[in-house]
Amino acid sequence: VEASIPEPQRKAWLEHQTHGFKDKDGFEKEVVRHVETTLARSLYNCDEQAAYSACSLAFRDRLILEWNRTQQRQTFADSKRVYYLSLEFLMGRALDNAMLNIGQKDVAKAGLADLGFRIEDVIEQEHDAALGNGGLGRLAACFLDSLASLNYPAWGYGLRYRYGIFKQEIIDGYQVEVPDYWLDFNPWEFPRHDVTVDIQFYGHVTKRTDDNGKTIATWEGGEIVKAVAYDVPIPGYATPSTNNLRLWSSKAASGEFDFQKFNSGDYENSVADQQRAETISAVLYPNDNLDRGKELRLKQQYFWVAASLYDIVRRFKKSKRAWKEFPDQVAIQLNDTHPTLAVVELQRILVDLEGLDWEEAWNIVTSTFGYTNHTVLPEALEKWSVPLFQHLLPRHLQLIYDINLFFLQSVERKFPKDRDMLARVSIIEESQPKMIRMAHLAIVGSHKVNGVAELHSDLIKTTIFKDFVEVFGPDKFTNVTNGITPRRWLHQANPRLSELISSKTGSNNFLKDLTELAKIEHYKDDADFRKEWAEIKYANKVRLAKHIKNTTGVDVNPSALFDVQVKRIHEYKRQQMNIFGVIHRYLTLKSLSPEERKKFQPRVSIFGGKAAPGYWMAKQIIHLINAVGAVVNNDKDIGDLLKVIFLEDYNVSKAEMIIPASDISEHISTAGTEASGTSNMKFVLNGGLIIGTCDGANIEITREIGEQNIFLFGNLAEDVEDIRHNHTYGSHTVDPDLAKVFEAIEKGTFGEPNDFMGMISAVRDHGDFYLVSDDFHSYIETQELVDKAYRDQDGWITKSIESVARMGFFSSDRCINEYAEGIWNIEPLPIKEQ
Ligand code: GL4
Repeated sequence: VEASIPEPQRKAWLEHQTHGFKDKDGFEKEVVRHVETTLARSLYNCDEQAAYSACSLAFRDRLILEWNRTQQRQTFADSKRVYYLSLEFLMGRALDNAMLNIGQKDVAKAGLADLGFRIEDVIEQEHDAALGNGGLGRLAACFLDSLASLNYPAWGYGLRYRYGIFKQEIIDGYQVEVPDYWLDFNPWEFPRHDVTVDIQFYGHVTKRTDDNGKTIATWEGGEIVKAVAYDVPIPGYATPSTNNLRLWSSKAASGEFDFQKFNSGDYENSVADQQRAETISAVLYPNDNLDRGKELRLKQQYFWVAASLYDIVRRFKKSKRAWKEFPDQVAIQLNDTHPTLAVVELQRILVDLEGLDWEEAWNIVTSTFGYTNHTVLPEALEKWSVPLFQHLLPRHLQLIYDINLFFLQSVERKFPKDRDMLARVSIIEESQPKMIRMAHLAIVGSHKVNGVAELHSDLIKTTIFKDFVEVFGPDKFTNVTNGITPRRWLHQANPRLSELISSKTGSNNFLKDLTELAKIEHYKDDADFRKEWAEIKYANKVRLAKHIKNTTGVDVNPSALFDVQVKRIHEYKRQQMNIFGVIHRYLTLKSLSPEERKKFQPRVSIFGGKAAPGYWMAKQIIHLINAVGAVVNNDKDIGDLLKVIFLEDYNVSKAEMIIPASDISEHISTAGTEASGTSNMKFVLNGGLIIGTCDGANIEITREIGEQNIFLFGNLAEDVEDIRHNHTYGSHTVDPDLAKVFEAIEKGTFGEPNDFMGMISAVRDHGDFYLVSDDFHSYIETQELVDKAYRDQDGWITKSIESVARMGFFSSDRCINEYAEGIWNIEPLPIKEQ
């Protein structure tokens, strides 16, 4: 309140308020002004990078004004907000998105042309904001887009990593990781040096009894690190609503500690302290679906969670409401278990700092939080060792023990004498050392738990969280099938398709209500529409073919069937099955006469994706793909019939180019392992068909688009366990076609066989955990069906159009509305147009 301008002076302010550019002239003026003053350059010294910077600054100015207005409106209305806590936000590029959401891309295009630049080249200058690993982080980014577009009062909270996910280079067929230093020039963030929070680590707890006999715990000593807020505006599509993503950066707390060292002349060590503090937010852990239990990661989690909660509580306290109203004002969503410490931290704030009774505090906590589970893979479920916790967060460990005690007491009342049940649901695993099971803590601390696709939500209820369904009843567990934002994944990635759709649906409204896509099904027999549909796909393939030529040197024919698998490399996603299938195809082609070969459907097999730096098997898979490519792509017998491409450094901006260029894409995880998948939705939305297993969202995609429009194969989730059991205790023989593939590899067809023995023996000698051999035959057969279907181009185009028309369900807008209603209990708060 002290910072507000007094009434008499406000007139002057309002007179001089800026509104950002209005038209092309205004835009150009702003670009030139930013080049000449903000960047201190001139028309004699303005390259594409400078044009990008100035253009971004011009749009940023507009965004900030709407952002300020949105925040003022939200503060004034004082309605309930949702806070989305995620360790990952895989945002990709911001400029194109800002231009489209504000609705001024045409203005920018014309304005940049006047100034001597092509808008596509300017957009290409931007470095992706890559603060995430894969689907989980990209989902968070889609959610932010939908929250703003639907006018929900919402903030994201995350970490401002100095290094995002590494850049991948392929050298001699091997992945090499290069640091992604992305903050050199980032016009999209606003440092808030005045918004800081001191975060405590280590130390000890003392307890005393107050006059009323109540025990008061105090966490003392240890060290303090400062959290500094950096804000990123999130524009909604076709609405002034602009939400905030707040990312925390770590800094040494200046003060007593450093001062003493300065005074004693220990300058180097005080600099070292500074660096040590900064390492907390230095780097994103590059693992997808894997938890490694590193101390620094736990430090990241507490640092981010404590700063965010301090911020949320500070905002709530300004409203001077009673604590019991907290859950009416605040909903907090835990994106996986990474932010689960927030449950404990809020309980600590309420009990230790605000003096509430345990029960009252705990009711507030559980009414506030919701938890989303994103994986059932055991190696991804977070556990922290009790000794590590004791050392780093001694008070939190006590609180977890108390939370667990009360929880187990309630379980015991419901299931008297069931000691096994108590052991199974306990937050503490009685291992050596004891471990804290974060998923259990998240379930106990939340009022709703959701999975991310129907099959996945059913699986968690019947497997990993089965006991909790008995304890809490089934209503606590729910499903919200993932979605994707059609703004980025259709309109931005595939502007021509978006335009064709709007010409038939009558407007761009389908971008706000994706179910309107259904209207295009009326045109599926319209010859002109079909022709343009096919032309757009072809043009997208030509663009990708150029990229392939530029980056790998390989010529691919855009008329061939483009078969794409782009996603993190993981054994459960089965890129190894794909490349084995490619080898099978190669061997088949080689065995045919030139005449017979001509009948074959030409294919380009395109792979892309990063392997976690410590994931040896995933790296071997990348190596084999490249080794196969090196042989096949240079085989004169084969020519255009088969090409194998590995695209380096798959990321969000590359996805925007690759996805619209796919004919068929692969979503072939072992059934029951891929919680949802979201790229499956992106491919279909762009008119690509998919081949996949009955896993994750593939199942719901099939239900929506129809079985005739998808290529499903392989064993079902319900049978996987038995099959695995059989591998170990029954007879296990490798599929004969797959055995031939192994033989070729072992003969040295693709170079040194020893380089690939890990992949072979995983199937042959180590139980084939991912069922590669079991599914291989139906995979190969189904790929043959794909060839056949593709040769019938007319039939294929019909499938493509029908599929897109029926994808309305998979908008992240639908998904966010389900969260808002079923979990957060929040309403939209529209901002007036100006
Ligand atoms: C993931 C799942 O693996 C993926 O299937 C899902 O689509 C995504 C978003 O819900 O979450 N879980 C983890 S961990 N990483 C993912 O990408």
